[in-house]
Amino acid sequence: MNSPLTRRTFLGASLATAATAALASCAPSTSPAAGRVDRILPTDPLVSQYEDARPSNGTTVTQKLSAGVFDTSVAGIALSTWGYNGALNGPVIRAKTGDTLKVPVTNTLTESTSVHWHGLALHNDADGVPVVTQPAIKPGANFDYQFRLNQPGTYWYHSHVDMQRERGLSGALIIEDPREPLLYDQEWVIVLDDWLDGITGTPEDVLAELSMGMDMSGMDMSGMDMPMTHMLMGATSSYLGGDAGDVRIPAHLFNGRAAQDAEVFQSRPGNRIRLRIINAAGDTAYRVGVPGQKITLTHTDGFPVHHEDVDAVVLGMGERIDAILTVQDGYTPLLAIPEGKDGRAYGLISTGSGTAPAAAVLPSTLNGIVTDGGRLTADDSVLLTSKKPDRIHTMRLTGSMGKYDWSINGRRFDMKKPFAGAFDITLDERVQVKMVNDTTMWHPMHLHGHSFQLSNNGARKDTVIVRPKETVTFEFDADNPGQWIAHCHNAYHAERGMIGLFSYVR
Ligand SMILES: [Cu+2]
Repeated sequence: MNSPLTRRTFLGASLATAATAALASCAPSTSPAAGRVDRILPTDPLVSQYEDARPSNGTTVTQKLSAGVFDTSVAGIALSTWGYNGALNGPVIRAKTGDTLKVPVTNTLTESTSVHWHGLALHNDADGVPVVTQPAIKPGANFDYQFRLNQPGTYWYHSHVDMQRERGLSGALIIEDPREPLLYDQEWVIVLDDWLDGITGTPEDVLAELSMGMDMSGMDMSGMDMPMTHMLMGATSSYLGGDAGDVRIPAHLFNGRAAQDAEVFQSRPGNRIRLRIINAAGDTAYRVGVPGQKITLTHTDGFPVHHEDVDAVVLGMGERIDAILTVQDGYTPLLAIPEGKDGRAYGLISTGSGTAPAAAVLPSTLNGIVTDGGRLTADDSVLLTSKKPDRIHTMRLTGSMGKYDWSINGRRFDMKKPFAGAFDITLDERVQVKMVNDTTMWHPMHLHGHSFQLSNNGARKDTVIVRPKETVTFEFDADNPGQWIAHCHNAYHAERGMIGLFSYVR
């Protein structure tokens, strides 16, 4: 999805849409979409007016990012991949609410790129979605992202071009609260990832194999050699309602390290640690916990929730969880177990006594009280005001493994026609969205530029697990003009078309 359209072709697309709509308006209206549509584009003066109205403390935090090729080793295997500033995880960017974040990006790759700021309600032309919000950054070119930070929490950034995120082009973004209400002694950022680039193939190899689908019913298979290198059959998670994932993963990473090279955090008995956990994977949900010890969940996707003590928490791709853990004496393993897949990632907490446990003696399951961000409830301080929805949209999640034709309302997103099938909204509306999963697989659905609230005073989130045949309802306030995509955060599903567009219109 990286056709590097220029501003002219971008605007051309919208003009063509307007022209078609103008013609349509002469005919009897058969759908609410008929008639002239005046879309608020990322270049609209309204977008910068809204940015100027965001609070600012006058401080600018600058972090340069250089997207490029580098050599590294994963799980003991030397490989070459792509990342920011020559590392598997990009730098952890830290700033405070009220700060302006400035990120000069240099693209040293041989293809176009972009950076998306996952979870942030920022101005539309900094959202990093090529064609929809900006032209992609061409090879050798630079682009400065600059925006105000208006909501504290655990976020992340990643390329929004093709399968680039499935290499190393992602990193953590932590926005601190100058009036932080949570008490803790230490804080650790944990980025989880399912890695295959340079080990079993490239993400493009995987996409190509998956795209052939698994619907072979009409084919003559006699004498055919059907190599299935990447597609994973039988990955099952009852927690996720069945099929857990599509892709065979050779290495699960905890802050860029495989299990044999686990990170060791130093601490002291009794310390309260704030964990900021980010699932940066492409096709894997992780179940995270400490065997035999409860963790207290405090936030999901940046927003506070009513605290819950659990044995483990499941994160879909793109989701974040903040949790408090009290350190016990000796070595404590912090496990991340892939739902329905083999292997695991973990880190160790050491207080300086005892010996580190061998990987072989660590539990391979986490049970007891298990939840996920979508099942938590919002802290009262972040509840949306009670209001009747002004507009209701239904997004049916459609497609199947058979043709690998993942889509929204039966339509696979087409960058050449970004407004086709758009979910129109207008400023200041309360928008209700019903996500109806018609497929036999779960999807972690992500909305750009807004934080929604799940029904019945559920959590404020930007990414939520939608299980097979389930309907998830959420609401958000249309308070950030522009063009914002909503998509599955399974990298392969999104790339095959499971993307919709929430389009502000006048
Ligand atoms: Cu999906």
